[in-house]
This record gives sequence, C-alpha cells and structure tokens, in this order.
Amino acid sequence: MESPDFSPSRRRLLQSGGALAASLACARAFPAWARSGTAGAGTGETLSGDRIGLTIADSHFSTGGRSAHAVTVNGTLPAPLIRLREGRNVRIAVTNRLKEQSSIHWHGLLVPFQMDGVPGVSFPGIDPGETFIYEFPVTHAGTYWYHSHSGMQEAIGLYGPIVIDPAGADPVAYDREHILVLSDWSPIHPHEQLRKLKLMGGYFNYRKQTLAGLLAGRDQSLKERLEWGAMRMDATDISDVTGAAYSFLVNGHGTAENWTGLFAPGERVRLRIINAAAMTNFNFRIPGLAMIVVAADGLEVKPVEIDELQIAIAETYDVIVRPQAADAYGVIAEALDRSGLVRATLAPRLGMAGPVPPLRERPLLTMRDMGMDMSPAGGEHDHAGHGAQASATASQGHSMTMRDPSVAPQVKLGPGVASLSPMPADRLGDRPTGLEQAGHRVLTYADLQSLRPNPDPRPPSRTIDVHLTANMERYMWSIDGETLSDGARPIPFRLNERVRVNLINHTMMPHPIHLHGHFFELVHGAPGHRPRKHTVNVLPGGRVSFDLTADGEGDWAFHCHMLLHMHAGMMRIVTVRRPAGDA
Ligand SMILES: [Cu+2]
Repeated sequence: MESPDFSPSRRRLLQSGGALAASLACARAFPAWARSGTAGAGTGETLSGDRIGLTIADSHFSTGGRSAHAVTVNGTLPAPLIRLREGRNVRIAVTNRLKEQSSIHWHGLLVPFQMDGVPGVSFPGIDPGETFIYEFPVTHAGTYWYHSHSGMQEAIGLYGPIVIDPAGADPVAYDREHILVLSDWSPIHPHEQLRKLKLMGGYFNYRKQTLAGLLAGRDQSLKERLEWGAMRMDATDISDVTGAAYSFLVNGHGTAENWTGLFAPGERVRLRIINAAAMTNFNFRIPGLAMIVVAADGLEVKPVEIDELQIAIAETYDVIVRPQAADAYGVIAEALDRSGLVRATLAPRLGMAGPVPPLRERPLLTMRDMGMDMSPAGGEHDHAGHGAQASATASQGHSMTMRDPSVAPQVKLGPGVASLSPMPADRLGDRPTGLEQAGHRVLTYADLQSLRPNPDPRPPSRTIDVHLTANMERYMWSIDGETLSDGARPIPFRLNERVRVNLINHTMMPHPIHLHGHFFELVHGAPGHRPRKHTVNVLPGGRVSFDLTADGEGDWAFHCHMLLHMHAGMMRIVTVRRPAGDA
C-alpha cells in the first residue's frame, strides 16, 4: 500500500493536503482519513496495531446549515479508520459514555460470536460508563466497517471504516487509495421518523404522481394508475426516508463542503466505497471515469469495468479509477429514489470542485417489482421501465391476487403481511431499480465472480426459504410474517452444514439482507467462482439464492440493514450448533 513514489510533486501534494486538513479540523471534527484534501487513506493517523481504544459519546453534528445531536466515536463523525493486518490479533477497548446502552458490531469481519457485538444475541451490550474489550484474530483482508447495533445510534453517527491489509501481497495494484464512506444524515431523530412513517407509510415521499403529470403525459398512464391504486400500490414508493429528510454525505461532508481526495494524473487510485447509510441505497458514479470493480463486501472479484453501480446499505465495493487528466472529477452518490445526491471531488489539487449533475428522473416501480411480471421476457432485464406490457398482462390474468397464501405457505398471515408476490423472479442479473435504462455500463450481481475459488465445493444438502414481508401502509416489516419481538424462533443450522437459502421479497422495496459471522455464495453461473458476500440486496418482487457453509458456531443476527426495517422487526437469529454427540 505504501507507494515508492516520493517525487517532489507527490510530496507537495501531501504537504498541502495536510495544511488544509489542519485548518478544517479546527472548525469540525473529522478523523484524518475523512478530512477534505486528504492525499490518501495511507497518509494520516489511523488506529492500528494490536491495542485500540474507542470512546462512544454524545456529540453534535452539522451539515448544510442544519445541526443536531449525534453519537460519535472519539469525537468524530464518521468514526476513526481502524486499519489492521490479516493474521494478527487485536484488542479493542470500547468505552460507553452515553446515558444509554451501546455496542459496536464489526461489519463483515469473521469474529467469534461473543465478539460480534449484537446486544441480546451475542453479548449483553455495553452499559453506560462501562468498557467492553473486544478481542479477536483478524482472519481476512478487505474493506469493512463498524457501527452500533443498539437503538438507532447508527443513524445519528456511530459508524466508521475498517481496512484490513493482506498478510501477503495485495492482488490489487494501486498507487493511492481513498476511503469513501457514504451516509445519510437527518436532524429529524430516527425515532421521530419511525413515528411519522407509522402514521403514514408515504410520509417522506413528496414526489407522488400528480394530475398535472398525467395531463402532461408523464409517469404511468391513467389505466396503470387505476390498476395500481386498486392494489393499494404506489409506483413512486421507492424509499421510505428520502431527501426530504436527509442530507447525503461522503465522509461526513455534504455537497457544499465538497470532500476532496487528491490524485496525480495517471495513478491507479483505489476507492474503498462503504455504504454506511441508515436508509439510503446509492447509485454511485464518477462521470468521465470508468470504474474497475475489484472487490465486493471486502473480498476480491475478477475485475469488471463499469460506469455506475448501485451500492446497497451495508455493502462495500472497491474500485480502481485511473484519471489521466488534471481535472476535477465529481464523485456522485445519488439516492436510489433520486430525491437527492451528494457530490465529492477527486482532483489533482485543492480548491477544485467536480460538477454537480442534475438529479435524473425519478424511477417508477413496475409489475416486475411486485413479483408479477408474466411477460414472456419475464426472466430478462429488457422489460420496459414503465411496465406497460407487464401491466397489460397482469390485468388479464390471475395476478391481481396479491395475497395467495399457497405461494408462501410458511408465512404467518396477519395485518403485517399486505401482499405476497405471485411470481418472484431471480433478479441477480437485473439492473437495480432506476438504472434499467441508463445508457452506460451498470454493475449487476451476475457480473461478479470471485477472484479466488470458493472454499467449499459441496452442493447444499437442504434448502430453506426465507420470506421478506411487510405491510408498508402501516410500516410493519417482518420475516415470514413474524418479528423478533413476536417471539419468532431462530433459524437453526448444524455446524459446517451446507444450506441453500432462498430469500424471497414480497414487498415493493429492496432489502439489503445481512448475515453476521459468515460469507455466502450468490447462486448464479457455474459453481466455483461465485461471488462471496455478507450482504445481498434483494430487489422488489425478486428472489435471491445463496449457498452457505454454516461454519461460524454460535448465535448470529440475520436482518435487513435498512435500520428502520430492522427496528420494526425484519430480523431473525440464526443459530449454528454442533450436532449432538460431536465433541
Ligand atoms: Cu428492509
């Protein structure tokens, strides 16, 4: 990671970056890696070594002229970079100075379950005034992050990046690296957001279809609108908490604050992109620069060149960019529903700003997002974005039945389950919501192939279905129609068994589903180099299959990473137990 290049121009960059960082640091507290004008993640102080101390405390955060209470680590938002080396042991002492319980979960790291940091599942939580010592071996390299797993602390600032350097040579060549932590920030406290959403599921959706739009020939046709209305569905219901509530941030900086990462033309720059948002999936692009995806969720993939990717909450992607010109490039993270964006900048020197593109047209959901795309091309991703053909099919067929219990027999039906998708499709090869028509290369999960051979070649010995369920009007979210607080039973696995898990999305929203303590292989293409991930975004009306080797003994959280969905009940416990008689 250390670059051998110490040419005079490089040294000047480093020095000027440091000077600006120092001046900004007086105004607002940022850790070195997140300061604007940084010359790279390897150039400032980080927390590394085998002993680390973190203190969680109340704080304040402001951006774009708005300010509110925050929960921070060592006084900063985002939290400090933790940089470790594969093969070492680490001891992290976390002190809680809040008046409520707290915790830290090491997202994507494989640790003993007692160190995983989920209160009530794997440890008791860290009480006010207490210190908990996390101690674990660092077993694999890559880009990860950490966050609170208590209450809604993650939404108000408790998140930060983790980089694990490989024990040996890095298979990814690069001259410089930057960390890009994407997040969403609202002065409306997440508990208040939840209250508003319970009153009205579309509370933050200010961009429903209008009569004026209909008369002007925009959006859905009258026929489609009537059909969707009859099903109590809203084609603009893409995100629950939108840009109406949120400022979007890169490394804690809004667009006006223009976080800037430096480069020298011709360098290979590695960007470690982390979506640490509470509720926002981002479309990520750098107009004018191709991106070569080299890792997903920390683990290397065969390089694939693209122009845009959608990064779901809790995912990480590493990409290589190679800017040749001494220009400022806008780094654009646009909210999935196009209710806002944030622009950061990659530039050869300070004071430059990349362009801010206009927001693109907001997407509309289609019949495919309801799991009822019965058009002949239903398995492909060439369907019309506005679903005209699929809609016509639906109105002729059985598909108006959106709650036929026979399609998901294990789901406990009740007021919390408003719909069941009649024909959920495998959408791993689909472009994600809103990017169906983009006129450039968009990453799909089907493009990802693991760089290393998958470690467990066994075929699964059994299959389970996990249904993602909701009543969006009442803001109820569940798995198999049950929530953790309903007393939903754990999902049991035997240690080291190989299981295929089918995630089936019966809701009109994507759900980034995260399993703790494991990587799993997405099932597409030939076995052997399937992408290994810890989080997978299940598109609306879609189905995702993954194969899992249950090799993490203990109890693990398994949940949607949309914080309000998890809080409302879209979470399960997974238990991995030794078969009886095994010592
Ligand atoms: Cu969710």
